[in-house]
Amino acid sequence: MSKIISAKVIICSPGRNFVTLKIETESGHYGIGDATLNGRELAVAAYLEEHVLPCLVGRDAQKIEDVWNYLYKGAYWRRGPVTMTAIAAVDVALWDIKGKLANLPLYQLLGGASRDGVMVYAHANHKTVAGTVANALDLKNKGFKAIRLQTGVPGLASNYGVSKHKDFYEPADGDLPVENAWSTEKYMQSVEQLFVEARRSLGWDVHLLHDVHHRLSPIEAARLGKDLEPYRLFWMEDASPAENQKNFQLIRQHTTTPLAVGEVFNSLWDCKTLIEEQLIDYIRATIVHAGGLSHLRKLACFAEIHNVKTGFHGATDLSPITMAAALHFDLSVANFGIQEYMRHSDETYAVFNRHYTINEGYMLPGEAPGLGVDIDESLAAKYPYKRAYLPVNRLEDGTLFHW
Ligand code: CS2
Ligand code: MG
Repeated sequence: MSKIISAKVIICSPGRNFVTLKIETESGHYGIGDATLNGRELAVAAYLEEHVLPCLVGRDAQKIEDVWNYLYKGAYWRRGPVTMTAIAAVDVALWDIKGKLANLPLYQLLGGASRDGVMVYAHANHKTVAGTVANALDLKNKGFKAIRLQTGVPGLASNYGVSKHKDFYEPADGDLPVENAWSTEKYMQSVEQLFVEARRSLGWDVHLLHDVHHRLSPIEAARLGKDLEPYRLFWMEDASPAENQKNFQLIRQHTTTPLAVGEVFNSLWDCKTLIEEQLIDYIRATIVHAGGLSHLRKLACFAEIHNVKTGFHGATDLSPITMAAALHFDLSVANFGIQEYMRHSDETYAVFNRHYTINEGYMLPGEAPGLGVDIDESLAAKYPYKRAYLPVNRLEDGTLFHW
């Protein structure tokens, strides 16, 4: 009754590109999964259509763990963002089906609610410190308990996280990669002032976060962490590139500013050292890019015994499907830390009908069976895919750098 009879990939661009997997069973139930990988969307779509979907038809949709291992071990070529995003889409779609078959919201299948609501962080940004702080004050007055602050760097034309639109931050803004210029020196000279002004205006009863976006060396990150200690950040994110997980040993030795990392990770293996040596405080690996709910459950359990909390990535390039899956997970998991929340565009919300809600800085996934999100396929068809790349970064001397 839960045999998979069909599966298809839906690519659309309501405000930005999304890739969605839809799996249908002989009982007439269907589940959906997010397969969006910003700037490499069609790679995941092809991986699913050419290599995964033919193997799904005829399988029991209820055998989630078996299907996960079939797709992970059966590929031979393990891990990587494309593979793990494709596996995640299948995994989440099957969990959605299981919730619908059980007639229960997903969090009930994950162990039930462990808290009354999911604390999220919003985003304040502007090219000036004053503008960023003003936007943050507006968000605090709207009830947000946690706010990420990103601002421009004097002398640089652009900076990560500073949006052209007040409500949305969409970094994939070119049909070929836009080239940005970066100066660590100029950034390090100016960023502390953002938090001096923020604490002066916002006070101390709001969590402040900051995303360094992989741009500092370990010793520079250690310096920044020390510089920011007086402002009591909730976390300093992606302080340094983490392929070499040992980078964080040096940072950890020098600063008590909490560290978050991992939105670009796609499996537990990308963060095993970071977690077991307690080099970080929050793990940001997401359901859409790290193998789905089934893998994140294992990763979160491993993190729990090492005092590491979850802090899932939740940017607009993760669809409302991932937001819903994350909220179900966040509501239930014991070592929940915080959830990133960037509102999607009105077009996105029109295509992805959602049950989740937000109120006074807390979110709930809703009580609909499964994920509580659906996709309007006919409306999605009105928003065709448009190739879009994330920017690249160069130092002022032209050296290609981290974006
Ligand atoms: C960022 C993202 O939300 C975050 O913390 O790092 O904006 C990230 O740059 C994008 O998701 C990349 O597609
Ligand atoms: Mg980030």
